[in-house]
Amino acid sequence: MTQLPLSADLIAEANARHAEALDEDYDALGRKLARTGIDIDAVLGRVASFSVAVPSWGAGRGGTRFAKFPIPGEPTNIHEKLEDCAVINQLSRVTPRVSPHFPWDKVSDFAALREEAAALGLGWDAVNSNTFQDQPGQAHTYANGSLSAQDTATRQQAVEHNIECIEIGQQLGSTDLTVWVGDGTNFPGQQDFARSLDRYLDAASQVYAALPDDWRMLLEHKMFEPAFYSTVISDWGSSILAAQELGPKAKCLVDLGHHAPNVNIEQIVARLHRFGKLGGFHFNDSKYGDDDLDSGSINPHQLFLVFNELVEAELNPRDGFNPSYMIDQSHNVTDPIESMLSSAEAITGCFAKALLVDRDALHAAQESNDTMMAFQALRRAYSIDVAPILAKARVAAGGAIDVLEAYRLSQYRARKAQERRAVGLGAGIV
Ligand SMILES: [Mn+2]
Repeated sequence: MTQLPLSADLIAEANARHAEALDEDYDALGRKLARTGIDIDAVLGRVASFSVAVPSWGAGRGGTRFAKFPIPGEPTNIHEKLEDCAVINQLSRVTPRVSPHFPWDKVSDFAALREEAAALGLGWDAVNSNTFQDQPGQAHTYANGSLSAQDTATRQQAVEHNIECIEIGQQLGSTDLTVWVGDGTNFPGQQDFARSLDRYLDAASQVYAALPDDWRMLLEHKMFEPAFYSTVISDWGSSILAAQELGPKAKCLVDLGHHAPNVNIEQIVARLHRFGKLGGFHFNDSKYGDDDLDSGSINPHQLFLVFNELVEAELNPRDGFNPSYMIDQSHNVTDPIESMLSSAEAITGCFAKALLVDRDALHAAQESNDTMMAFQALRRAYSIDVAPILAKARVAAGGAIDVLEAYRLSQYRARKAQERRAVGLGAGIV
C-alpha cells in the first residue's frame, strides 16, 4: 500500500487551475511539431518513461567547505530523507529512485528500509561507498588515501567497505556500486603517480571480483578536491583505462562538475560510449569548477548537448547502453526539494529537446559538410519550449503541472519544521 506524503486532492486542485491553459499550449505545440513530421504524443511517451535518481544526501542543505546554513524541517536521517524524496517524485513523477550513501544512510534492517521506500513509491539506485572521510571507531585512517593507500590494512579496509556496500545494495534491490575516491596528493613528489594507480587497480579489482553477475561498478573521476595537486582517478582518461583494466562490469560515471574548465563534456560522453564504457551521470552545473550548482542553472545548452549525444548513443547502442542518471548537487541557499524539482524539470526538458532534433537532417548535413544546417538542426530543437510536454507527462502520472507552486501550497516544509529536530551547524559536505 503506497502512502505518499502530499494530498492528492491538493495536487488535483492546483492542477485544475492550469489544465485548460496546458491543453491549449500542448495542442499548439503539437500542431507546430506536426508541421515538421514529429508526433507530440510519441515524444510524450518517451518523456513519460524517462527518469533520474535523486541522492539521499541531496535532501539536506549540503553547505560548502566553509559553512552550512540549515533550514527548519530539514531531514535528519534516511527515513526523513526518503520522505522528502517521495515528495519530489510525487510532484515531478520523474525521480522514482533514491541513491543511498554509506555509512551515512546505514540502518539495522535494510529489508525494512526497502519496504519503507516502496511504500513511498520509491526504489533504489546506485549505492555509493565512502572512503573519503574517517568514521568514528574506524581502525585505519583514509588521510593518506583509501583504495590507493600505501598501507595494506587501509586498502583492505576500503575494499571491505565497498563489498559491504554491495551486500547492502543487494538487500535494497540496487545493481550498481558507484566508487569515487578522494585519493590524491597536494604536493609534487608526495606520491608516485604510477604506483598509486597500481595500488588502486589492485584494490579495485578485489571489489570488482565481489560484484554479483548483474551488477556494475561505476567509476567516478574527479580532477581535484579534496586533493588539489593530483587525484588518482582524475579524468575520463584515467577512468576508462581503469574500467578497461577491471573488466566489462566496470563503467565510467561522468559527473558534469568533475572536469577541467571548458572541457568538451559532450564529446567525452561520445567517446566513452564509443568504447562501451558510459555507465552513468551525475547531473549538476558549474561556473568555475566542481560548484555543484543546480542542473541546467548556468549552462542549459551544455546539458542539451550532452543529451543530444545520449540520444545519438541510444540510436547507435554499443555494449548495452543503459546509463544510470542521477542528480548530484549541493543545495546551499535553497530548499533542497525545490532545487531538485527544478533540476529534474531542467534535465527532463533537455532530454525532450534532444528527442526533437531532426536526426535525418542533422546526419545529412554532417555528411555533406553543411555546417550551418547541422548546427541549425540542433538549434531548432533547443529553441522549442517543451514545458507543455513535461507537464502533460507529470499530470498523466499524478504529478503537478506547476511543481513548485504545488509544493509551496502543500506547506510541507513548515509541517516538517514542527515535527523534526533541528540540524546542527558546522561545515557541510563537499
Ligand atoms: Mn558526483
